Amino acid sequence: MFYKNEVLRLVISLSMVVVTMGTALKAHAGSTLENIKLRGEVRCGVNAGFSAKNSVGKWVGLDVDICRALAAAVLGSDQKVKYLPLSATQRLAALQNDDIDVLSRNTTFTLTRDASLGLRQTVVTYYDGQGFMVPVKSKIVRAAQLKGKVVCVQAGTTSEKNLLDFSRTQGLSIQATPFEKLEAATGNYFLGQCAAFTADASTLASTRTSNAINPAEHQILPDLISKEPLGPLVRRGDEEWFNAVRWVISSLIEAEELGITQANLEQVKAGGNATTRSRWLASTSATGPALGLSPGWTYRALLAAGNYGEIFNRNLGDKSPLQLPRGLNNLWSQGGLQYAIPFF
Ligand SMILES: N[C@@H](CCC(=O)N[C@@H](CS)C(=O)NCC(=O)O)C(=O)O
Repeated sequence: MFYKNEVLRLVISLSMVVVTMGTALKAHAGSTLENIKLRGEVRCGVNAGFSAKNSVGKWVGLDVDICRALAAAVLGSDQKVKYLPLSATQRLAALQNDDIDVLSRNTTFTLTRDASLGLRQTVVTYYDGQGFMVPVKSKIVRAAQLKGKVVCVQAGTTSEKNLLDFSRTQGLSIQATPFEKLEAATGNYFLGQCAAFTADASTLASTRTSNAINPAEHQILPDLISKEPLGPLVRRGDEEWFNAVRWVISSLIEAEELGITQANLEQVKAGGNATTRSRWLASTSATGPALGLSPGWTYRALLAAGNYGEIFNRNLGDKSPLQLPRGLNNLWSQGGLQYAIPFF
């Protein structure tokens, strides 16, 4: 009898746990996408590196274009985005606390972040690596020459951790000097307080182009000391929003693979079932409702942002002041790593 009661109690309490968990999951599942639709705005966490306000106060950058594509796909307009600039140390908590719907801010995907933060990494939008910028006049040409030197870095980044690892494994006794704010790290570097500034190579390129008084006086060393796959993150436990983000980004890459551009988009749309491109656009349109998006989601995302290659070239590549090579961010068919999961 005692035994039976115990078992009964266990079964009751276990089923209560299951019911509570189920309710908690249900209350959460799908709520981000629903909330975005109710609010009429995607709240996008960004920064001043990949995403910055241009001279007329408009947000621009690769990370910004991803948010614009999301807003266009979900809400029908790329203007329906609220941008929240976040420092390295603020960004992950902002997503955990539901201050933003998506963190699109040069954030590296790692196992520890994936496993410990209650967040999910979606699609890699930029394959980066950590490098060093030094004054040309220092005559430093390789990272190994930074032995014993002061190196500025931003706190709360993988860059800070990688710098310490690099110094330790190479026996360089680098004096890592972390700063909470990027402007403080770069400002101290430009004032000559640090022998080098270390960050993701893309951040180094944009810092040199946008912040150096004379960019030619600064050199980015050829050594890359880490892998930094960057991309947007969302909260864990919300598969609907995760899927929407994943497939909107994938559609931008797939469109480049198929050769759909902003210039030929209308023609592709008018093509019905005549071509592979037109069939893809029509068929993806029809899959929208299964993703919680209205038909035409791929058309709207591409109209707003262009395909992945166009986004890259506009913000980082040959149509931008940075002039970065496609490198690892080329399509897999061109020797790069960008590869969209098949749609059908
Ligand atoms: N990808 C690295 C670094 C990202 C990062 O925050 N980089 C700094 C520069 S080292 C940055 O972009 N800061 C801009 C800001 O705080 O506004 C990470 O995820 O930790």
